[in-house]
Amino acid sequence: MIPKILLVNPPIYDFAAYDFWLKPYGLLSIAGYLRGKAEFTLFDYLDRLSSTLRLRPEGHPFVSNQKQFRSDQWGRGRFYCEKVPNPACLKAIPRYFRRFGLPRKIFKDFLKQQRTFDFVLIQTTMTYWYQGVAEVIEDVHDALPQAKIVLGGNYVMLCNNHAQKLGADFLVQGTNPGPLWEYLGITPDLSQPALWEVYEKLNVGVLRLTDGCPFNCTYCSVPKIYGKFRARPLQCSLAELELLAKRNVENIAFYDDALLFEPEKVLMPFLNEVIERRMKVNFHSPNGLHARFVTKELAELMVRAGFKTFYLGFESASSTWQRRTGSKVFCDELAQAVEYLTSAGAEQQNITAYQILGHPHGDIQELEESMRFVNGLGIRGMLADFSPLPSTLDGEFCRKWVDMDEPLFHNKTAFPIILMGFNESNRLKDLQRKLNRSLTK
Ligand code: B12
Ligand code: SF4
Repeated sequence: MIPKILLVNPPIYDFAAYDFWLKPYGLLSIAGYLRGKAEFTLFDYLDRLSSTLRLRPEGHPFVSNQKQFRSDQWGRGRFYCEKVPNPACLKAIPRYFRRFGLPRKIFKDFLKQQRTFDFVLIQTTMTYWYQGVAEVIEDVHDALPQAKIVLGGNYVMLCNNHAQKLGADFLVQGTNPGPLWEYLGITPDLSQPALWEVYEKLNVGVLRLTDGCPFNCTYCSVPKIYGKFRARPLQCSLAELELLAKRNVENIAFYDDALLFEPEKVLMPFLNEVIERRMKVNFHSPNGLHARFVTKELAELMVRAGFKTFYLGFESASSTWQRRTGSKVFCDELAQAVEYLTSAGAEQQNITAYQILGHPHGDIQELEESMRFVNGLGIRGMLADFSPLPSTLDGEFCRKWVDMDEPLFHNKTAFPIILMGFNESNRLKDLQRKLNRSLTK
């Protein structure tokens, strides 16, 4: 008898959430390594094409064919949500708090109808989203007291002490899932792609060609958690792409931290193979590309292979701020990258530069000037609200303002408001909207 495993991607409790190509990729990767060695069922609260809806034929307000929840041309879209009270420590934030994802009752009904599961694997993502994880644990404990609950992912890695208290039976503490195989009593096959077939309907997929990042930005947890930059085996990534293409997935988001580093070893051979095999998919880079590594040749290859949206990590035009936080990019490098991308055929409206809002060293960031600089390049700007992370230099500095041991204080909507005030945060967001609108006139 092979074990029965339930995979859960929890609902999100937050002021805002949007399906910006969100998939529980860590969870699906773990399940992929165990393909054929366990019986899997998925419950993804954030699946906007959810098959669980079929269990409830009377129809629900969040069904994917309703206009407001329909995907845009690249597969992104809104989640169904309900207003909930702000958590006590975020009472002072003048924004509505919500629960995003399928209603709780659907999961409870689903658990009642299912056979028993031996294990329940739960994805954790942003540290400040742990309330959704706690809700799932509570419901599983109630309905399936004998099932063993396993947690893994970013929240567990960054807030391990906090996560220990949620009531799970086993936590995958780092990026090496080794101890999990022993706990489950299954030998994995690490050459297997993520378990995408567990979705009945899929329009968006995720790939990751690399792990880690060669930089060491003072606000980021990646260098500490992932260590040295490493490429994943090209053949495994291509096999995963083939699997996604077979499922008719049209949009693929890269979850790499440094997708463009050493491109001749990683991205270029991958994209050449995509062209060679005549695969027709749209690629996206929501997780910020390094402008420094965009060359003329790479830009042309990316556009030819199917890249449609380009998100570039920029953060600030102030050279003082850039040097102080890790020198990942300078202004001339952003300008050069934009020129290469647009000359290669990328549409300007699909090129976006991220800039941090609410950084603790905002005094030297010159954010307004940075926004105008980006606008002057003819591309869109997007303010990336700052989320302070424990164990990073900048996150630890934020203990001046918030209790960093309470992950809700890492909330990206809340922190900039706590630091700079609601009006100033809104003023800068309005300015960003205005600048972006000016590009379309
Ligand atoms: C992809 C990504 C995104 C995607 C969305 C991902 C998602 N599904 O929600 C996008 C681009 C939208 C995004 C947005 C943001 N992100 Co982000 N993102 C990432 C990234 C690169 C990967 C996260 C991920 O999906 N990991 C899953 C897989 C890919 O990880 P893996 O290590 O290969 O998994 C292995 C193990 O960890 C383990 N494992 C992982 N999951 C599980 C689950 C189980 C059950 C088990 C057993 C094991 C297991 O096994 C896997 C296989 O070996 C991380 C950085 C990083 N490298 O982790 C930042 C990161 C999570 N993001 C971060 C930040 C700051 C943000 C933003 C706040 C940025 C901004 N200001 O806008 C926003 C927040 C969005 C929101 N709505 O609040 C921070 C964390 C913030 C926090 N407080 O938690 C991180 C850590 C980056 C950083 N700066 O340090 N992000
Ligand atoms: S370049 Fe990006 S992933 Fe790398 S350390 Fe800096 S912020 Fe993190």
